[in-house]
Amino acid sequence: MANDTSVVLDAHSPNSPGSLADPFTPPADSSLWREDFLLGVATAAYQIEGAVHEDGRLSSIWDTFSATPGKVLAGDTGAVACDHYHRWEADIDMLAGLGFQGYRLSIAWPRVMDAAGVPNRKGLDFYKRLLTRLKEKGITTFVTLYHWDLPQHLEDRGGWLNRDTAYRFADYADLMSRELAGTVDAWATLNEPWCSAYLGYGNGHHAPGLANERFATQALHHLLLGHGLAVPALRANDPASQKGIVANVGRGTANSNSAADQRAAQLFEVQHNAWILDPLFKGEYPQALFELWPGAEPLVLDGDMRTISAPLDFLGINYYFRTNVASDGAHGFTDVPLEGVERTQMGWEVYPDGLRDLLTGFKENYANLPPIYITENGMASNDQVTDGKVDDTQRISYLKRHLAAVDQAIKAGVNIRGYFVWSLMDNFEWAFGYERRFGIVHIDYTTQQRTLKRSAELLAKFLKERKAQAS
Ligand code: IFM
Repeated sequence: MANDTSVVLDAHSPNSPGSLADPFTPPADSSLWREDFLLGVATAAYQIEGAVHEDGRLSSIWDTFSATPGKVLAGDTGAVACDHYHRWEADIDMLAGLGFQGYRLSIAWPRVMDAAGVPNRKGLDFYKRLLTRLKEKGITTFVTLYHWDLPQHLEDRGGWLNRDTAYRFADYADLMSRELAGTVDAWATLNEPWCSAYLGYGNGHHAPGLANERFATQALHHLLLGHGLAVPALRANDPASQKGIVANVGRGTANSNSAADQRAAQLFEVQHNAWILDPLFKGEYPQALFELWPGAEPLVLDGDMRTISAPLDFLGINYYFRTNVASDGAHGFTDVPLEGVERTQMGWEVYPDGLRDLLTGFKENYANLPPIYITENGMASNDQVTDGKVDDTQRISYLKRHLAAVDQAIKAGVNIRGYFVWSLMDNFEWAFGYERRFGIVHIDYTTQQRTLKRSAELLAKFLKERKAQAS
């Protein structure tokens, strides 16, 4: 996501919008009190598992990318991460102990299949054990098939630029849903295809590190095709589960009332949101995208758009910040960072209204939108353990305000069924390595000690109160 780390406002002063005197308690009329509003936490395989050479796991594009000097801050890699591959039982106990109803995780494709498509039993067993334990604990499981860790052998044959990767992805989805049927409540095919396509193939900030807009649109088309081909396999093998996809969305606002800046803000949202959502829910790419990127139309074969736009059971929405933009004087937009606004450790502006506005806008714009889960929302802060405690005041306030925005969207008629905090624990934040801490649980990467942050304690307290009220 964005690289802007310019301003980090001190959100700990009592007068700042980032301060919070007391606990996380939503108002009495908030939908968050409803027990059927799923509250959970999210992670992803490469960011937490480690054990990259164990039990037959193959290399992924992120192993290659992070081993390339200059690609990841401080040269960090996911080789050990949170060592979750070995500590998964204790991690699940911790998550269940906090009272979360839902857990969103991803499967590492390179762990479960070899280059010939033969299942890797040891890798599969890891996920079987994990998901079975989650079910025993009564936790609703949301499983993402692709959270960016493409097997390197597929990248060596062109990765998402090669149409064949979409078919390999459908084979992988087929295998996973045959093996794991009954332990998964909801399957998401892809996490944030925008990031895979744009950051991976458009500007090169993420693996595999290519930078060409034409590559980005073609990669996105093959990602979405893979999604569309996977859904029928998931439906056939695991009919009781929900099937969906997860999109990151961005709010773009105009720097002035000028027509050019207003258009720039629209184009920002076309590039970030409509590029992904229009093919899924309208069966076509937004033409305005090619005003921005002339000549970057992907090669689309007959029937592809029908495959891509088949109905889904849910849409996952990941939201973090807004971007203020102006016209670049040509076809596009340019970021104009606002001064004096509250920001996170990533430099991202804290802007909860953006989440509400996007959700209500999607409801207006897409007639056949399925129910929505907020599958990621959260913030990074430079959290430290002091006397065994982590005071992450800004995160508590951030979560509270974004949950209030979700409640406003629900009250405005948007069908939102749940919310997952990103993330359960601090983890490998892609190109930013371990410096950026998104967890509600602090990780000491030297000792692998887990410490609950205050946000985790307060969310747990709320979940307990909600449960008590329901019974
Ligand atoms: O850590 C990432 C996650 O993997 C995908 N969504 C955004 C998060 C924060 O950058």
